[in-house]
Amino acid sequence: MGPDAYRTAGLAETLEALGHAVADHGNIRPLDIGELTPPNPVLKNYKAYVAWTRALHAKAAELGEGPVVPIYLGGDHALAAGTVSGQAKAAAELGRPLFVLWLDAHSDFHTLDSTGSGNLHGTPLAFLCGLPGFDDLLGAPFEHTLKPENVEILGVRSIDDAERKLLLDHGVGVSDMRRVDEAGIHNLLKPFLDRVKAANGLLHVSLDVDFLDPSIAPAVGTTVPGGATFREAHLVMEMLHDSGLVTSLDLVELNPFLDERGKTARLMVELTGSLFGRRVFDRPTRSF
Ligand code: DIR
Ligand code: MN
Ligand code: MN
Ligand code: MN
Repeated sequence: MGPDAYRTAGLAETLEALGHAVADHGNIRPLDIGELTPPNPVLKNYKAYVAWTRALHAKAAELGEGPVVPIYLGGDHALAAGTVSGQAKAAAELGRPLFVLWLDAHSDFHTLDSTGSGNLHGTPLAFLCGLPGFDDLLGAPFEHTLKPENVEILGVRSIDDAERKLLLDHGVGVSDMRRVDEAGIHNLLKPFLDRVKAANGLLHVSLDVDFLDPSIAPAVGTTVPGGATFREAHLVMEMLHDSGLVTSLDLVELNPFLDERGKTARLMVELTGSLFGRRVFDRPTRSF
């Protein structure tokens, strides 16, 4: 239902009004993968995770070659295991490093062993950074793993103990909401974008609805108080636009059943509009 909610909220029209050509590739289907035994009985929908990851990986590996900027509509955050791994494969083929900005209340850094909830949307970033135990996802070891220092998790405010240790051990970039309060979005994001630029990197942005404060974005199953405000979220997107660095985007975790007259879907579309060049005062852009 998530992708259709974005369509209804005018995602394509918003981008077209900004002068972009938009192609809707329709809904992707999971691959048929036959029988599969979950490595840990607590895991929920493990087979679906594998089936979707393989389908999305193939699609993203193709689109990641450019020159388009793919927008992947979820569906839950497990989607990123496929989209980001595919983009990473394409980036490797282009000979450029892939950086990832993970906008989320959570760090999604559980392994299939460490997760207590069995929620697979809590695991994609660990897979993408090359933690062990995920070989089923692509049917082979993932070769194009992200460098943990090339990942920046921004806006986080819920990290499980096992994840905290893994994040520290692997040196993942993490800016929690306290740092957002103290330093501000601009001071946190600017050095990261400068690093992407200096490395001639590609930048994937993975936007989880729960990055946003629940008061402005209620349509997600895992709300956590104290999230990004309307302006903080738009500033992230405006800075991303001005950087000219973003090469792919996920919009994930929207649950239209939980929305209030489509307000979360509309906000996500507006944020995407800011990322694609909408600005309040229309002066020429800096580097796009
Ligand atoms: C919690 C919540 N860390 C878990 N995670 C996520 O179940 O693993 N919630 N991603 O959205
Ligand atoms: Mn997430
Ligand atoms: Mn989340
Ligand atoms: Mn989640």
